[in-house]
Amino acid sequence: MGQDESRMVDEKTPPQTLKSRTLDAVAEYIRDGRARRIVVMTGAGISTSAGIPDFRSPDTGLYANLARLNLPYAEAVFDIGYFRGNPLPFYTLAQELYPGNYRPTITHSFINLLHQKGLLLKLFTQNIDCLEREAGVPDDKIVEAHGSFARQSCIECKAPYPEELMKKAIHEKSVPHCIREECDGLVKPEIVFFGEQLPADFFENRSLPGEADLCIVMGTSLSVQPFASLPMMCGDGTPRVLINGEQVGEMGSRADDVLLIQDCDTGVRKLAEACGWLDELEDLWEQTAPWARSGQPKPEQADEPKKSPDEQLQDEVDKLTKEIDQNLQLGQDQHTWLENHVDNKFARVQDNENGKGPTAPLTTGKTVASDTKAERREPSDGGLHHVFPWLSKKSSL
Ligand code: CNA
Repeated sequence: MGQDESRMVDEKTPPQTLKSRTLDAVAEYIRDGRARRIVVMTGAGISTSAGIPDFRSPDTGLYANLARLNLPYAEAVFDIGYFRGNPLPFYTLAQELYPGNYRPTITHSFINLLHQKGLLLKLFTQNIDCLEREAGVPDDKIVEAHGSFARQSCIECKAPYPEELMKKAIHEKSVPHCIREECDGLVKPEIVFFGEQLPADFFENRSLPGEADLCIVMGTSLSVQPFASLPMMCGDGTPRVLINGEQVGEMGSRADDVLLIQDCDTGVRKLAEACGWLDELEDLWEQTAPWARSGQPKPEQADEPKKSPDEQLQDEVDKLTKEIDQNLQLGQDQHTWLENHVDNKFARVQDNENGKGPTAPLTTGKTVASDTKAERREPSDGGLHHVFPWLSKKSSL
């Protein structure tokens, strides 16, 4: 992503603010109390070690796996037009990704540690998984640039939908409808879909990096605008640290850019250690463990999962796509025929070939409406390109 060597700062150019472009110099800058207003910018890469696929990898990414399903096109799962007609694929994913299913990573806890030390000015995240919140970062410190599962509302009248009812719907595998009976529109988590605007919060805070004295960018390809421009909002002499599997964007082009090209969890551990915070960080992260949350003692090492992170990620992707496949029941010889009754939100499911309608395992409490036009719709130009940019590549379907 944007590895333009010519744009990288010449190694002979001295840093303006740091003593050197090294992790130790960043740690010294923090220890000296010169970093009191830190902005953190994150993406899918900080959650992959939690087991959440990054959607784009050729083999393990969710996109590659969605492509083998009979969705009209892979990105339909995040298309507001398709969702109106058939919310099942999205809700199948939502049941898996809904907060509570994954443990935050130590990188999420590192962000919380910055907050607890009073150093976090703002976290800008592209992630929708809410793991920063789960790690303890408070709502007012987070800008969820692409929305998240933290709130939900009716897609028609925008009335907020209570969290408890949403949890119940997710638990019961049903699709929630607006609490206002006269509306009865579909409810959706406030994740930015194709055709939807970024949250106002993003635009209200986007100049904040200009006030920061340190910027830490982690786990993002910086390929999605307008988020990708955020690091450029930092002042020229403001140190910027990239902890990522690869160099991205224009990170590395300034005199005080420090590139830590490595795994996020390893990188934050090293930074915490250099700051003298490693034990504190490990303790904070341990509090996010399921056993700690339920007040149980830590299980024996023998109980730890034996699979590698890659194997666990592959298992997760397989599980997700299998469930979507089952719920959709859109196999070659099992075309689902969904009739759209937009006016009264009533629909019925028929089988195209044998007249028997397969029962969707995901019940709506009201039957699910479908928009056959939406199913044929081409990907829209706006909206979710900035959320799932790879989905705008043509599906192989
Ligand atoms: P991306 O474009 O997939 O880039 C991820 C970046 O992280 C890449 O540069 C990888 O090299 C790097 N990376 C992956 N794993 C690690 C790791 N363990 N350590 C270090 N680096 C790693 O993801 P972006 O977030 O930049 O793309 C924007 C999209 C992805 C956002 O709109 C998200 O909504 C969307 N997304 C979010 C989630 C989530 O909420 N967890 C999951 C998948 C996709």
